[in-house]
Formats: sequence, C-alpha cells, structure tokens
Amino acid sequence: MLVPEGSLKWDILRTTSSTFNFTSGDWQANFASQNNMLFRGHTLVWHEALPAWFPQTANGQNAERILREHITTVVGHYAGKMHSWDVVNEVIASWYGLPNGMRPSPWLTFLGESYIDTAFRAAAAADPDALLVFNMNHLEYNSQGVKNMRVDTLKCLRRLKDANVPVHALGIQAHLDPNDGSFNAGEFRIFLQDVAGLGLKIMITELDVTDQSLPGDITVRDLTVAGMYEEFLSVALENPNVIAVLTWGLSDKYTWLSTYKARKDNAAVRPLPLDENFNRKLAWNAIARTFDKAPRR
Ligand code: 9MR
Repeated sequence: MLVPEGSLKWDILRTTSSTFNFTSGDWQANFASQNNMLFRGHTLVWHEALPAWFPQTANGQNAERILREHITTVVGHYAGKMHSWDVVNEVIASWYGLPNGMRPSPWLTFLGESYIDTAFRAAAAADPDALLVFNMNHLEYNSQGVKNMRVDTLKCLRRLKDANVPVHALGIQAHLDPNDGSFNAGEFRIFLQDVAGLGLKIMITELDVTDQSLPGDITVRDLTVAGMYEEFLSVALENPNVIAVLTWGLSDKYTWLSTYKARKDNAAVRPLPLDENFNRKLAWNAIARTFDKAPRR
C-alpha cells in the first residue's frame, strides 16, 4: 500500500485558494495502480502544511465552505481509487488543556469541534467506498501525556459514533520514541480492544522508530530499533481489527527523522526496515516475524 508523505496536503495541492494541483498525487496514484498497490490519502484536515493564503483568507464566515469545497474536490478526484483517507490528522492534543483534549487549530477556532463531523460527512459523500480514518499520534507508549491522549481519543471516537458520523477506522501513527515512555503491552492491548469495541478498524499508519538517543554503535542501534518494532507490532497484530501496517518510508535514505530527529553525533539515522542502500536490516526481520506469528484475519 502506497501513501504520499506530502503530495495530498494542502500546501502542495492548494498553492492558490482557487486552484488544485494534482500532478504529484496523480503520479503516485498511477504508480500504485501500475504496481498493484493500494493507494491511501493523507490528509484532508491538519493544523500543519496549510498554504500561505489560508490564514489571510479563512475566517469564521467562510471556513466551512472552504473545508467542504476542499474535501469534495480532492476526495472526488480520487473517488474509487482510494483504499482509505486520513480525514483528520492529529486533532487531539490533550497537553494544551482545551475541552475534550482538542488541538488548537484554525478549524477549531472557526468552526468548533464539529469541523471533525463536517469533514467525515463530506468525505463520505464524495467517495462512499473509501475507508475513512481518524489518524492520531502519541497513542502508543505510556507516559501520563500519552495516557491522556488515549482517553481523549476514545472519548472523541465514541462521540462521533454516537452521532452517526461515518468514521471507519482509527489510524495509529506509531512514530515510536523512547522519550514517550516505555511500551506497556497490557494497556495498549486494552486500548485496541476499546477502539475495536466501537466497531472501528485500526490501521498502523506511520510506523518508524527514532534512534536519536540510542548509542552510536550500529549493531546496538539496529538491535534496539528492531526490538522496538517487534515489541509494538506483536501486540498490535494480536487484535483482528488491525487491518494494515504502513511504515513512514522504507529506506533510511529518505526519512523525515533525518531532519526532525537528527542525532547529536551527526551519524546518519537508521529508523526504517531498509538501510540507505536498500538492504534489509534487523528491523525488516523483526517486522516479518510479527507478520508470520500474527493470527490470520
Ligand atoms: O514526513 C513528512 C515530511 O516529509 C513533511 O515535510 C512533513 C510536513 O508536511 O510531514 C511529514 O509527515 C508527518 C505526517 O504528515 C503526520 N504525522 C507526522 C509525520 C512526520 O512529521
């Protein structure tokens, strides 16, 4: 399954308020279909990657129209070709202390929490066949902050289901980082059961493991990273509602972590299953083992 890291975000698609540039997205959609891959869309509503015209143009009066127009056009453009859409991305950020853990964003300011409902309803209308995903970060480990995120995420998903909003799956990004605490299998298992209990599928959408604070020795680093993939995935895949696992990139040659979580010793980061020469690393084997052991679904 292929997902563009950037091409379907507002800043790339919407260089002006009146135009849509699908060149890069279409290239990837074609690549996916020519290579028998599923294609997924990321992302329709995010507080980041908004174009420069957006803050100058959007306001409380026109935000709903702008949001609906964007979703109707973009989802409509790929209708029938998308496995799934990340309709909203990272909309909960409990640490800000806003009601219901909502993340501050222009959408929240202009439209209140119901922008989430509006986005899912507009996406469902534009492509009735795509799986509509509520994509979230910071749900995996066990710091107090992450625990709060799980509580607020469940609360929001429950509200959406009660209001018959067409949300079909929770996306768990899984950018694994030892700074978020450690992994607690029991608590994560219960979280997945709670999500599945709402009738939702689950996708692991952006899996990678930062090696930013790991020792310099490559063997030690690769072993630790592989261990973190295996620890997380072996629990995640126990739950039959987990229908897909995507890593955020494939090779260490191309990863957002090179710039966002670079190492203090300036050594190249090694977060992904393939090294910079596209050779399989221990992480590849670790992931493969969890797939082999996972119950069939
Ligand atoms: O990996 C993506 C990077 O190439 C982009 O420059 C950046 C801003 O658009 O977004 C990165 O992807 C993020 C994703 O959209 C949402 N979850 C966190 C990802 C890593 O920052």
